[in-house]
Amino acid sequence: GPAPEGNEHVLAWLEAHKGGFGHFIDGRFTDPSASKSFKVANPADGKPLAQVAHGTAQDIDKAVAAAGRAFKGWSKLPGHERAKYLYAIARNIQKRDRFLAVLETMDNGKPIRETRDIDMPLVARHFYHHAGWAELLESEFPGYRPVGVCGQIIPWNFPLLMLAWKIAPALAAGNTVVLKPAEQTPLTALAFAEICREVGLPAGVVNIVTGEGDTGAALVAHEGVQKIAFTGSTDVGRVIRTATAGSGKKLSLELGGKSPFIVFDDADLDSAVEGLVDAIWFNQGEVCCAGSRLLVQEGIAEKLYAKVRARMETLRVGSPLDKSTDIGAVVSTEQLERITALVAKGKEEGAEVFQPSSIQVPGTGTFFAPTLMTGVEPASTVAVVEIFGPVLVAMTFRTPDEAVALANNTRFGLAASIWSENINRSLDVAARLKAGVIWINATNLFDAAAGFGGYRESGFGREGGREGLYEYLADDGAKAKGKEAAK
Ligand code: TXE
Repeated sequence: GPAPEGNEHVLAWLEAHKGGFGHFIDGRFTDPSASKSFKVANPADGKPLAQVAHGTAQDIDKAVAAAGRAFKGWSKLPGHERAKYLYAIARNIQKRDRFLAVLETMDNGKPIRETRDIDMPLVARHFYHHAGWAELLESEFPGYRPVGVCGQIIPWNFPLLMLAWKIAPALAAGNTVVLKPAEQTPLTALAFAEICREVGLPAGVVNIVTGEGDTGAALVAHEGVQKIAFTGSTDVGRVIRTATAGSGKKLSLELGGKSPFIVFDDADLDSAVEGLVDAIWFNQGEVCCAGSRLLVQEGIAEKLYAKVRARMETLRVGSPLDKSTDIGAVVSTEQLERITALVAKGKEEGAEVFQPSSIQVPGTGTFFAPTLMTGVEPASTVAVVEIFGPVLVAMTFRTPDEAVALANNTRFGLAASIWSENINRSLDVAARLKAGVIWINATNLFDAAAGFGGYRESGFGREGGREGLYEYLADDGAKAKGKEAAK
């Protein structure tokens, strides 16, 4: 299994796999030399990290068959037996959290401070939480039935955390899975496969097939898959919804966002500024629920912008492995080009663009300076489109009604954040927002026990907590839900 410690262990692990990584199917790794493959690089310096197998429809077929065979035994285990495996996975992740944090940082470009203090603890927490659910399923969902083989497709922004969000509830409920990690960031999923083997998870319960969009499409199309869970772009979500229509497959989609961060004139402005740092400069702004639209009450707008600009001057952009770095590299040159083009577009459309004079982004690697755009028109491109980078766009409002109208003026509806010292006003506004998650005087709070998901083009279905489990229970699981409600 992967070594428990830090950087040198990650390098040794990569060195040991310099012949390439195969897929993890039926409890074994396939021979990497037998496959087409693609290169995975470190976005912070562009250097190659590994060669990874590109899954074909045949690979998907083998993985789905293995998951189908494993389902027979796994789904029959009493919940408390499945819980033992989930607890073992959680403990193993904690044991290896340094290793996994460094590997994630190298693969994705996000700061080590975040992978160490946020991603990995949340990953372990997700497995612990769902181990608990596995124990309680019989009593909390009487007569529940797992769905079967689940196809899970995840993005690159929180690679191991998105894997945990998908795999932990699926396994707790008695399903087996075939997961396809994002092509930009497959490495922690492969380390996770080694962990599955080390804890003795029965072969075929978890299968990892690496690859690109075509690999994901083959998984979506496979007839042996009873459920698809997808997190990624709204465009691909739409393709998957069309591809599964009429197939009888269960589907959950967690897509993009353009979440409002609303600051009223009675807010504690210094707290709101720290909230903004977390909302848009955490994870380079590559966060589906990022507070990317700052909506500020007119009378305090200039004062707040001045505070935000001053705080931006103190942010540190640089080597993701440096413990003092706040903002690392964005995931790829494609994303860097997309962000750069959108900021240029905003300027063209008349926005005022601010980037801190104190920040020199490194010359190599895909870095982008934290950016504030003010004077943004609500109908302009940057106010409407998800930028998915460290770019905050700001607009003003006069009244709570205007704030609500502006906040809801989006095709998305994933999250929202409200800042005010008047709790009655905050609760009133919260009730009128169309968003799956709403934070008051806070932002980007996640917990395994709380359902997460969107409205409209942000997708449907929930992940986490009791709501998240319904996604992995068959329709008579939904009947159990009815019984629950009738109690
Ligand atoms: O996403 P894709 P990309 C948004 C964000 C970002 C944009 C593009 O705005 O800038 O999407 O990112 C797999 N059938 N989000 O292009 O393509 C793919 O291999 C099945 C928000 O990287 O959606 C990967 O594993 N699968 C988001 C996964 O889908 C397919 C996080 C996501 O990739 C497929 C990521 C197909 N036809 C991007 N095509 C969030 N909600 O957090 C691709 N894939």
